[in-house]
Amino acid sequence: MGVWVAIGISLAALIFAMAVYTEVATMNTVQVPADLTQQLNNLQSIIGSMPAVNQTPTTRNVLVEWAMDAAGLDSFTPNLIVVNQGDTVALTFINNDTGDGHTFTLISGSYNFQINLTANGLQNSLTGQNFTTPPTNNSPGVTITGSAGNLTGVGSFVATNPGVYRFLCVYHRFMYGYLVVLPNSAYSP
Ligand SMILES: [Cu+2]
Repeated sequence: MGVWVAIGISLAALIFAMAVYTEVATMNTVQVPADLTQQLNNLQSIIGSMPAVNQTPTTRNVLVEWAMDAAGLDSFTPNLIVVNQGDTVALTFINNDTGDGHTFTLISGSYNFQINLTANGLQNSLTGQNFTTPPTNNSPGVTITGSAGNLTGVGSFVATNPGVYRFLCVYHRFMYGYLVVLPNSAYSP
């Protein structure tokens, strides 16, 4: 009897650990295909050899929306954000999808920022299950309003490091875009 209780507890602990691991892995693992990595490296190289801009850092209000692209795939519109180093990116991310939850996830280089627009009634494409609770893994300061089919997330981060960084949706890894941060000689950390 005691053995089975021990096995049961161990199994429960294992399943819990796997669930936690899956969640953590989902949030932190950003897989970039090899061809895109090459493109990214090329862009990094080009930007690294450009003269730095010299503009006092400011706040850039950026609106990014979920959209269906021409091929019917989930996408970001726009999928390119260009700011100067030191700028504050004040991001509004809108998810009007009535089917799926979507994130704006920038976990790349020194950046660690996420707006997670899920809600009751939307589906988690990774699991096929519907979300039943509000998201708990948004970056500090992010606010979310609305409900399924009409969600808006607002948050900001400072573009401290120059370069090219990929942002994506953790539920749809093919849904991505790039943040380009131009080196800025007027910026001092
Ligand atoms: Cu998505």
